[in-house]
Amino acid sequence: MLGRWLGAAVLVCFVTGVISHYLQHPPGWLADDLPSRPAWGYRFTQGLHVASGIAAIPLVLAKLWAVYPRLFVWPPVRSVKHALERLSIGVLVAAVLFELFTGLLNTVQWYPWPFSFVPLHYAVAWVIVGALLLHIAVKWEDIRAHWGKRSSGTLSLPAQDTPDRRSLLLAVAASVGAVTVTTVGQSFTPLRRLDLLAPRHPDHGPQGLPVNKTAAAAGVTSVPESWRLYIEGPRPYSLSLAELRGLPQYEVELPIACVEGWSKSARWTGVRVRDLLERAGAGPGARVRVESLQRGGAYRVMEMGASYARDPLTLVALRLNGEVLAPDHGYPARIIAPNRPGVWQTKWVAKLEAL
Ligand SMILES: Nc1nc2c(c(=O)[nH]1)N[C@H]1C(S)=C(S)[C@@H](COP(=O)(O)O)O[C@H]1N2
Ligand SMILES: [Mo]
Repeated sequence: MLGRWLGAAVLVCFVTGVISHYLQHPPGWLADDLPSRPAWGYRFTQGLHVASGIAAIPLVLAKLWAVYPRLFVWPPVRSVKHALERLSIGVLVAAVLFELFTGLLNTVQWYPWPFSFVPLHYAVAWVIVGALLLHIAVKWEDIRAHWGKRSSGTLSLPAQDTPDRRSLLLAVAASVGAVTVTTVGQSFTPLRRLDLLAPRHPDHGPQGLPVNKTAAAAGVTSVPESWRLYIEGPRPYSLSLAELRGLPQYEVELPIACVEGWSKSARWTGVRVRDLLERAGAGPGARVRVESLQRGGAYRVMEMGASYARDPLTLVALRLNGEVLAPDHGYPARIIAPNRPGVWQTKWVAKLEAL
């Protein structure tokens, strides 16, 4: 029973994780065709990714508790097949613990290790899938026998074990419920008042929106009066802030959805990226490379595929919830696009380059 619950959580976590990976790091052939709709898609899948990962923690602890006496079976190895089976379970357990531990620490932006989080977290996910398929294959006879017995109605525990079994499952279900309900409010706004344990609260931040990287942390402490947005393409040009404000403005309701699990919807006002690119002479198949005023850091430069660049919801936003962008939200201008990981919603935009 615990194995099935854990298996379901791991499956949801894996599928949503792969979606997140492809939305963040698409291979070249896919980059222009990523779906920019539904606008809330990444918010949903990434919220589910972090929630299923958190739910898997009590499940994996209970599962390990239920099986740990087998660690001490004697003799430890009976045959080559038995040795390989034990080895594969060792790999599975180690990979799952690594994945849940690194994922949980990522949600609090703590990286106490010498490797880069994203590629390793991604690679180990595949190790889990392989080890899990092997584990299911090895146990296939047991699994089939179990379901067979169940349908013929003869599955029976010793009668005196039934209350213990029920208490254990209730306790595990209560733990899963508790960790979920006290964290899921970071992305599922109706439950935000119960968000007691998640590192981000959707209401805490300037203009009602959380901030990951402040202007001070990014080193963008002052924006010069002479700031202009440069748009490069076949017919390059640039616009002052006043000129940008003079162009047709559009208002969109779009979420910021951080890979770390928090997300919040907001009302953004600004100029359509596709209008800016069109004026630079770029065709509808153009990609765009966006540069920030930020001097360094992994998110100084971002590339956006054609499907996003031509989506009418994709803006160079100048206002947030009716106010001029706060410095921490990317003043004077930031990118906001639908169905896109928060990391690519570039702040303090300086330049768009049609590719
Ligand atoms: N230039 C720049 N833009 C950036 C970042 C950054 O570090 N530099 N952080 C990104 C991340 S990780 C997220 S989740 C979104 C939203 O973060 P915010 O709430 O701090 O704006 O902004 C993105 N835009
Ligand atoms: Mo983020």
